[in-house]
Amino acid sequence: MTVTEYHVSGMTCGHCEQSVREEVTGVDGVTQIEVSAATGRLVVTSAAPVPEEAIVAAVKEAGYGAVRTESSPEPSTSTSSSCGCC
Ligand SMILES: [Cu+2]
Repeated sequence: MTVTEYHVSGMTCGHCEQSVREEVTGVDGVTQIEVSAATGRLVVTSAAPVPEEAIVAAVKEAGYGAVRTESSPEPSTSTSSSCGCC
């Protein structure tokens, strides 16, 4: 099992979380994800290592930006959102 952490920018509400969740859950090999719009934190659990590019591409598909984080990420300062609800 592999756990990787990302920082997602642009999420501001539960609908944003949901969009990211849907896209990232659809990535091959991903078994579980944890996402928070409040912290911008995305934790991906997978049976085998998933390429960083695949996760970043999925988040981008949802309309947000993601960067791999090794430790505690900086809080998101982005106020722009592509979500239609916020
Ligand atoms: Cu939103």
